[in-house]
Amino acid sequence: MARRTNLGLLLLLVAAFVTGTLGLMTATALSRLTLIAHGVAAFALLALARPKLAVVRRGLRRHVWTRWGSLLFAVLLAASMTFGLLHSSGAVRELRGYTTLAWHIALALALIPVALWHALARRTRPRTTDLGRRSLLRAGLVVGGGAVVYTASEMTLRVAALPGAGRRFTGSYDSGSRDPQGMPVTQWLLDDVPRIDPATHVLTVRAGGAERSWSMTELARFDDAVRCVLDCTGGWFAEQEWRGAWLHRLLAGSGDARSLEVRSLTGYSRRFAVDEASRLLLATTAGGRPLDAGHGAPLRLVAPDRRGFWWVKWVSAVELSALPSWWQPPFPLR
Ligand SMILES: Nc1nc2c(c(=O)[nH]1)N[C@H]1C(S)=C(S)[C@@H](COP(=O)(O)O)O[C@H]1N2
Ligand SMILES: [Mo]
Repeated sequence: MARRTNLGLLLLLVAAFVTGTLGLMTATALSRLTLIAHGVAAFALLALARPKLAVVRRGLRRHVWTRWGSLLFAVLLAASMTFGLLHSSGAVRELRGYTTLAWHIALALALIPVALWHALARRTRPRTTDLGRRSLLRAGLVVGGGAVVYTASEMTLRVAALPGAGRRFTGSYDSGSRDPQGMPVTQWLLDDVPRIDPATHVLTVRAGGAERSWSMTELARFDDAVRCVLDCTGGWFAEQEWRGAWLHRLLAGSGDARSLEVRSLTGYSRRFAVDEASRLLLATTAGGRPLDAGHGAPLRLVAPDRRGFWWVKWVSAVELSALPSWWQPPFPLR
């Protein structure tokens, strides 16, 4: 019983981590599916809290020295789950300048090394009987219970008209749609807002050996527009009308390039497949007004259906290359 409880908790924790990560990577229908699975896993974890307490009571006596590590594990997990609930219900959206979703993620990341240690130090060996009828039935009950409570929690949000009911399918809250000035200024990790003089700023496009520079005056002659949603993994979104130039219009063919890297003056960058160029907009305005410094002036990338961290601000260079588009960390590192 104890062994299976531990095994179940481990599997659910891995499931929660994987679905949470996938949810942050996607901005299309897949996001909803992963977030439903994330919620179900979370409530199923809670269902195992009671049987786990019995295991813990015995463990505290047996592992006198390392119990502090286990305690840290429990505290981080409880804190992360609490922030997850605060975010998804909308009860609290921000704490000390960070969104509750950012807290949820930060605590989950801090949990990883402790969870790895805990899983190794208190190793549970699976047995073939774990795949027996009884344990599968119990696993089904736990996950099914998680699904029922998850559904009930979603219905409660709606009945109680809590802010969480109005979230987008990615779990994000509307923050400044059709009001670019009201939109949060968000950096992935470390960037500072640079002040750029549009009169001297140029966009350099490199392809093969060739190089072409575009001044902001030249770029202002394009008038391509797209209305779409910037959806930040920090838990907010905003829909705006963006204007500028579709990226493929600035490329004189792509030769045999496979990817293109969009680079910021700050060093931040993301790589895209080359055939995405016709769906990427280099924007100079939002909602009919020039971009603010914080939102990427004078030039920022608009990447419809991609999460906010792809929307490189203060773009200074686009470089085509033979590298595949997946040749980069899945999330930026700075
Ligand atoms: N150069 C640069 N561009 C960036 C970032 C960054 O840190 N540096 N953060 C990204 C993230 S995480 C988001 S959500 C959007 C936020 O855009 P906004 O500040 O205009 O709302 O910018 C993206 N572009
Ligand atoms: Mo973001």
